[in-house]
Formats: sequence, C-alpha cells, structure tokens
Amino acid sequence: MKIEAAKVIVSSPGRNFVTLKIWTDQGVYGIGDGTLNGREKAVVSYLEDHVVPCIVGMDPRRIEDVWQYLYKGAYWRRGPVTMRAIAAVDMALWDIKAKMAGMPLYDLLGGKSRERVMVYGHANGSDIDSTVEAVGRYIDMGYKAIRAQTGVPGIKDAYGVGRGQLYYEPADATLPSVTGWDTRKALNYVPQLFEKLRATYGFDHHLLHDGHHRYTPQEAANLGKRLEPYQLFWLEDCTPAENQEAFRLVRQHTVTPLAVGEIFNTIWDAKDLIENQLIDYIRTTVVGAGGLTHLRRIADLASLYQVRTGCHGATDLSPVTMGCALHFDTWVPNFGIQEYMRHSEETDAVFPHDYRFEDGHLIVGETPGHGVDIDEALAARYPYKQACLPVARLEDGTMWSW
Ligand code: GCO
Ligand code: MG
Repeated sequence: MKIEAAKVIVSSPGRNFVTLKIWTDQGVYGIGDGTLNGREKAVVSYLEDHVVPCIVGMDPRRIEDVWQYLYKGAYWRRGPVTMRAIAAVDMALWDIKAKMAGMPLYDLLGGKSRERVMVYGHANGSDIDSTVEAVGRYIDMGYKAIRAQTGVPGIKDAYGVGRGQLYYEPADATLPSVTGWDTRKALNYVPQLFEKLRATYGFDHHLLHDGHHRYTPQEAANLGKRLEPYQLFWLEDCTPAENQEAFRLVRQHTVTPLAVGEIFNTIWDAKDLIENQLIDYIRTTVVGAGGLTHLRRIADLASLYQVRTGCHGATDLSPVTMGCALHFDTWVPNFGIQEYMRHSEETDAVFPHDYRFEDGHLIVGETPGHGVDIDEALAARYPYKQACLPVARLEDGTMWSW
C-alpha cells in the first residue's frame, strides 16, 4: 500500500486553516490539520516543499516509521512549524488506518475510557460585571466549566476579551496590533472577578483563568495564592515556560492547580514540569506536538505523575484537530478537560464532522476514522486572508509576552 498523493488546502472560512489531504493507492484518504495561527504559510511551505515530496510512495500503514522519518530524518528537530507539519501527516495517517479498520479512531487507540468529554468555554467581558454576565450565559448553555477573562481598567485590549459574545478571535490585523499590559493592575483586578463569580453563582461550576504568559514566577505565585479561596479548576500559563524550573517557585507558594503547554511542541518542553510534578494539567494538543503519535507519549509520561490532559482547543485549531483530540480524550486514561471555543458556522460547514455538544460535554462520533472531512469546493470559496496575532507592550513601551 502506498501514499499516492498529498495536497495542502489553505482556506479561510472565518479564519485561516491549513489542511492536508493524503490519498492512498487503495482509494482511502485521510485529513490532517497543520494550522499555525498567524504563520500558516510557513507550514504550507514546509509541507509542500519538504514533507509531501518525501511521503509520496511511503506505506501509509507505517505511521510510526513515517513519524520518525519526518522527525529524526529532518535533522532539524522540533519547533512549531516542523511539528505542525508532522502533525498534519500523522492525523491523516491515523484517519486512514482507522477508516481501513472500519473503526472510530478511539477504538484503535485502545477504546473508550469515558462516554463523553467535559469541555470548558470562554466567557469574557470588558469589565467584571459584563464577564459575570457572560459566565451566566455559559451556565445557561449547560457548560460545567468556564474560563473567565476580563478587561482591566487602564489596560488597552487586555488579553482574552472578545468582540462577540461567544468567543474572542485575536488574529485580526495584517500586521500585529499593539495591545497593553500592566501586571499590577491585573493582579488587583482579576481576584475581584473570581470573588464576584463565586458570590453570584456559587461553587458548583469549574472556573478557569489564563494568565497568557504575562506574570513573572513571583507574580504568578501571588496571583495563584490570591485565587485560592475561589477554588479554580486551573490557572493557565501563569508564567512563560521556556524555563521549566520557574514553575517550582509558583508551585511552592500556591495550591491553585497549574496548567501549561499550548505552545509546547514535544515531550521535551514538558519533561521537567511533569517529572517534578510542577503542573497539574498538560495543555498540548494534537496539532501542536506532531500528532497523536507523539501526544500519546506526552500523556503516558504525564500519567506516571498524576498530571492530566487539558488539550488546547481555541478556534485556530481546526475541526480536524478537535475531532482527533476528542478521540484522544475519549481514550486517554488521564483525561482532565478539553477546551472548546466554538467555530463559526462557515468553519463548521467547510469541515463536516460527527462530534456534538451536549450538556457541557463533547461527544465523539462513531464514523470510521477521526470523523472530520473537508468540503473542498466550499473551502475554495474562502481564500487565505493574512491575519496576525497581536503583540503586547508595557506603558513605557517595553515589549512583553502577548
Ligand atoms: C487559549 C489560548 C489561545 C491562544 C491562541 C493563539 O485558548 O488558552 O491561550 O486562545 O491565545 O490559540 O493562537
Ligand atoms: Mg491559553
């Protein structure tokens, strides 16, 4: 059996997506996601110029060997572009294998560990009162877990505050727009949001918050400590994680659960964090870390240390990643939660899928494969539109982590 052809499909049904379609000589095809928000064309080039010519003619059943070929064989290891390209191939090959086996992908991974997958949605508002209202809307929609982000007085375009009511979409300008940041203001304001949320809705729902890499370890520890009375499900990306050791300081000072990893590419980014039990949830998802083949390894390492999964699920990960993630979530023994930012209607139409939302959970489909396809004719009606993520600067102009 051979890979006969592979094609990269770039489409922008509301936002940009990079999709890889792989055909075999036996008529079965598979679909993979390689989207890297704001840097889509770098992945397109890596796929078209380097990966596709190599994989045509390979045996699609040898998923592990193809993965090792693209990882070890490239000499230049890791990095978001390379690992997303590998992920696109890997997802498509798992899709093909599961279709050939006539099984939903979770069955190939080892079968169901749960019936449904708890998800969290994104509630946000320009200030505390509007964020509290937004959380109420998520509760009304049936969500059991809700991430809450608020605008902060005095900070221009604070992270996570959307324009619509259901989601925020940060990649919008053809060049990065400049947003502001002020840790002191955020540190005073964010705990007040969670105080009001608990006072309004009680403790029945899981609440989450994303620090989006903005705080130093000491500041993150301070925030974690001040959020303790409100019993968060997690505090995410409280400090940048290139220095995994930095989490030790945060950990020593707070029992607020910590989540990290949406920008990790491989197990090496998470190894010290996991082995030293410095985090509670690993956020890496299928497209971020070279597909299911590698994500499984991260999850297995995490399971040894009681670290649970919490896959990244923002709108810049296509329904193909969401489909694969749901098969993974349905199987993985150490599942924690799945992020679920709803896609637009245009996106959902371009990527027909069989998963569904019900009562605060996503339920995986039963179609053989990962259950997500691409309508190529419809995709062609939405040409690529350049869109960049913002940057952040402090009031004095200093560049900060966005
Ligand atoms: C989250 C995120 C994201 C990222 C986005 C960048 O969902 O937790 O931090 O929404 O900002 O994926 O492309
Ligand atoms: Mg995040």
